[in-house]
Amino acid sequence: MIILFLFLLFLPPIFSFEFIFTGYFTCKWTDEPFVQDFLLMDWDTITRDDKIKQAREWSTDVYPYAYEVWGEEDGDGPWDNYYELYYQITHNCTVSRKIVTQNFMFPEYSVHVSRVAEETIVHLPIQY
Ligand SMILES: [Ca+2]
Ligand SMILES: [Ca+2]
Repeated sequence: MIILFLFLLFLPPIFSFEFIFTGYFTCKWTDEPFVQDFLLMDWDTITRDDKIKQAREWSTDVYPYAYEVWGEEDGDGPWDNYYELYYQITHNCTVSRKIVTQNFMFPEYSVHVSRVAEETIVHLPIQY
């Protein structure tokens, strides 16, 4: 019984995190549609990065191309108190229009924050 209590004591608390991210994709090399796909991910230290439960929309009608992501996550994982969110973007905004996958990092959000709504403009290609 004591062991079970100690085990529960050290489990990370569960927090619910809801977000709405909107913004635009721009490209240095073209204004033809260039984003093939993008996913909101969370970088994790111990476990594989989480694919966050999400719904996405992005347009290819008018440049710069608008996007929206809605999602939620319940806690970050063991020993993690911050969401390290990033977009994993597959695009061909390159000189030769070759398709590449690049990560766009967000600032970190505390797991104690319950809701974030932000507009972010993503300039491609991402320069390292
Ligand atoms: Ca994380
Ligand atoms: Ca996580």
